[in-house]
Amino acid sequence: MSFFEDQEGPIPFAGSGSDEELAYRYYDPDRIVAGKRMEDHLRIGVCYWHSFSWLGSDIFGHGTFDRPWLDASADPMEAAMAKQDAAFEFIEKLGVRFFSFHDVDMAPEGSTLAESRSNLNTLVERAASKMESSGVQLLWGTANLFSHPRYAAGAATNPDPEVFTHAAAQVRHMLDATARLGGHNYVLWGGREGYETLLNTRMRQEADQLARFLTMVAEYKHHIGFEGTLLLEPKPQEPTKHQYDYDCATVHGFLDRYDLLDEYKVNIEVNHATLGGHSFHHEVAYAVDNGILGSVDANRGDPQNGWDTDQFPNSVDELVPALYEILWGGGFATGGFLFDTKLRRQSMARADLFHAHVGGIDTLARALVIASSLVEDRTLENVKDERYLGWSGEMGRQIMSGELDLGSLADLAVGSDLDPSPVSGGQERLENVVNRAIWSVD
Ligand code: XLS
Ligand code: NI
Ligand code: NI
Repeated sequence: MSFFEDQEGPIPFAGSGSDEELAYRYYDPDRIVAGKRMEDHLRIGVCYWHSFSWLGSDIFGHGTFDRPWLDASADPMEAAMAKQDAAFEFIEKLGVRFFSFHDVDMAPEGSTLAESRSNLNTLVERAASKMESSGVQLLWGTANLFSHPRYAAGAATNPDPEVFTHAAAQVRHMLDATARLGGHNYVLWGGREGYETLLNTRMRQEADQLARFLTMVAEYKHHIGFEGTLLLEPKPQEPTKHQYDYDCATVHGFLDRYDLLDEYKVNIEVNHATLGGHSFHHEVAYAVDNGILGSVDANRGDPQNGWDTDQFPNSVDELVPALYEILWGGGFATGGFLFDTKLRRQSMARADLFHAHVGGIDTLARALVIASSLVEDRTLENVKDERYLGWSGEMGRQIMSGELDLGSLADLAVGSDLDPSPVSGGQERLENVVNRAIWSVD
């Protein structure tokens, strides 16, 4: 049975001059950019939850989307199979290589943990054969530790160790499933790992619990020989008032404190960066600089709204600087761009899913090509080299090697009557360099 019968075959690459609506203008998988195929740079993935499991409801209204595979009156396992058929048909027609899912998106929860696991395993085996025949791969798996009421006060950070234990079972099952499907990564997003009020919360106790949980997950990963990368997904708040995995720097400090830096990297989501008061560029640059870049959840927020709108990316300007950092850092290893994106509630038609993904993928593709021209051009790096040149000179070397302490440095300043003169940061000139690349590169 076909769910997307109006879309015949895979979306073609038609070039920037095309007037075909559902065609790629820039996403040309085989095009070589900076020595690598475009598809291998971007590693685009479709997410199961927003695209196939969600009916478009919001806190004020019911679902609006036309999703025949989500028939509430159907048998839950039958419905999960129909959803899987819809997902694979869509991914193949979109022509991308990856997808990601939570345990509960793929299979219905049973009335016991054992039943949930058996449901999951049935659907995972079915997914395995679809992956085999289509060549679609799993970018990452994850367990939903935030929707069920038992997780209202957190999963690993719950005051009740029984909830921690329940979460451990769910993650074990989902790590097994991810390994079975050859997943490239495993993600932990701590949606409820935070607090609503400090009046009832012990932050240090909860941090210790979270670290213990993450340590157990890493040990289990090695125990089963899973080779994917473990990723934490920072987000500052929503649904909780304050989430512990606030942003990349907070996660980095946490991993360092609990000796987990060798085991985890980050999955950066664009809209989470902006919710945290950062730019996406900032979060990516932080992760690249500190060796923790894992993967990206591609989406965008709305500058007028203070929540996670998860819209499809459509701004080349926003993505170019971040892609520049990713390329400069050597690109993704096991990560990719996962479309953790939601249609607007009024985009009810099934075809809207295609329009949204095609536009987002083209935006990423165009940003990649522009960023690569900036890397090649080297103007930005030359400016940085020049700006920090003093640090490879004698004074910089003496300071950083520890040769000079504060007193001897002060003596040196006084003795030589030091009077350094400020130099221009040249910001507008550099913004012009970026814009010229955006305007001229095809
Ligand atoms: C929610 C998160 C979620 C994770 C996976 O804000 O982005 O979708 O990516 O649990
Ligand atoms: Ni996400
Ligand atoms: Ni989000």
